[in-house]
Amino acid sequence: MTHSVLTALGLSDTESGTYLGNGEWSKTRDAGVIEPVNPTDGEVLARVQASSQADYDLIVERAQAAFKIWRKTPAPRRGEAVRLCADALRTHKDALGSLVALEMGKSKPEGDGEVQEMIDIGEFAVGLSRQLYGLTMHSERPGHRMYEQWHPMGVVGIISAFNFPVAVWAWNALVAAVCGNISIWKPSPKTPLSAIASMKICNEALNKAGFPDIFFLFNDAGSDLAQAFVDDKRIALVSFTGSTKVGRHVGERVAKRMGRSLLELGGNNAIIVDPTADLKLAIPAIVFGAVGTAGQRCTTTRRLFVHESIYADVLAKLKTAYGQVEKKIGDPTDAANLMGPLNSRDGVQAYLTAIEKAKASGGTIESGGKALTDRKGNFVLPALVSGLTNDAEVVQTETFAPILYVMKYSDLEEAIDLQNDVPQGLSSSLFTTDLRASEQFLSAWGSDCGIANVNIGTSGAEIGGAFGGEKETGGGRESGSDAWRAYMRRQTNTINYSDSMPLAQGIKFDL
Ligand code: UN1
Repeated sequence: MTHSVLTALGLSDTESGTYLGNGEWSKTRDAGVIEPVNPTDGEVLARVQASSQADYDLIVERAQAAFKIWRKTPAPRRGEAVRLCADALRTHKDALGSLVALEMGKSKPEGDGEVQEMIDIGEFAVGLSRQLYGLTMHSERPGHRMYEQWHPMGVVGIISAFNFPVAVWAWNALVAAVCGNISIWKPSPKTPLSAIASMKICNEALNKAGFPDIFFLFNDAGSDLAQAFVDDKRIALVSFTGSTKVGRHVGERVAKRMGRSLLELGGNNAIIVDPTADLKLAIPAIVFGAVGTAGQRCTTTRRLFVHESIYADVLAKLKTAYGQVEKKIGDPTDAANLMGPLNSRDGVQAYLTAIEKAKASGGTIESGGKALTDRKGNFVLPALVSGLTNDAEVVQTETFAPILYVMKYSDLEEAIDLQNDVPQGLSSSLFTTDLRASEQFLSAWGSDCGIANVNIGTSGAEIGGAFGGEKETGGGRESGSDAWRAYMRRQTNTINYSDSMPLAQGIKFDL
């Protein structure tokens, strides 16, 4: 029987994973089947028919054809299309939020919050559609005008991860759309249903209003189509969200064909708690950062540096809070639960392996550290680990699970150095009420991350800012601020409206 969360969105237990445009879903039945598993009980949720090579080729051809129309559509009119998507997502927020919770395993409020991010970026993109500004420069030559324009790139590829199965698509696709691009999405094989539902919601709204197809979707049963996608010269930009390991490969392949890539890879985010910190703020922020989404956000708090003078107090408070969370682990679609399961069995295995490594390296498990074997599904207890140093291999590695390494420090500069001393550079935060400490943390000699917060945790970034990080996080920026520029090509234009032909740099070339 089809799960009621699926029927609420008009999905059945067999779905095509390929949106071909023209309101048409592929009839391919021989390219493999993807079976997303409910992480709460291990049952298969539905069968998704994977895309064939012919499907993929048709999508790219149609996307290229659609681009020819879309690039001529005025940007504010493109914004109108995105506004319809945001409206439709608002209508379906509850149902889509539940599907994200069901399929990914995050809590219902977090599933809804993810759909809210889609709506928010949609509205941001509508405003942006009237603000794709370029600069005007002063030419060094008389009677010359110089300025720059931003033009669309063409067909944009989006490869998203299971942990934010819909919001990350929206950050990319909705901004790319107002910029004049057509996008093709390859979602995670672990969360194809959330992707199919999002496509149905947005494309139906667009088709009804007579807009051309601007969003396409394919699902790959293996990795051949994904490889072809990354290597495909017709894909002007590949926006990839996922592990550093796969992202490195994607970045290299795209660079090889001189394409453009936007990489959002792993994080190893830390919070520093200084002696002046307001623990009323710090404790809930640390717990949400470490435990929210069962530790499966790229912005999850994985390391905690606490000043030695308050270390014992903070650790005790965290243990109490973790005890509270343990009572609210369960079915993520039940809004009363704070933490759902990990998305996959592999995730549970990675968690257990990291706990074993932490113990073997001399760490002490202060709380959790076990999988919940008394029930079905991929449930684990969130873990607090003390006694390790920042250079321990397991601390340096991003394990996509709720494990927090708690460490002591004595001097802020030392703590900032330690927080920076990992291969990744996504998010960071400091809890303090000391202005000097705050400014030092945010200065050029402070945090080296793409996101640095004060008195806010590492996760839960708002869509209005540019999202992304440095070093092995990949350097990409998406979502707000001027991240739209990644989806456009810059053109510098100089126009001579004088009646002479002066050369730049004062060069004389008399004929
Ligand atoms: C991700 O985990 O890939 O900042 C994205 C956050 C969310 C997005 C996370 N707004 O935690």
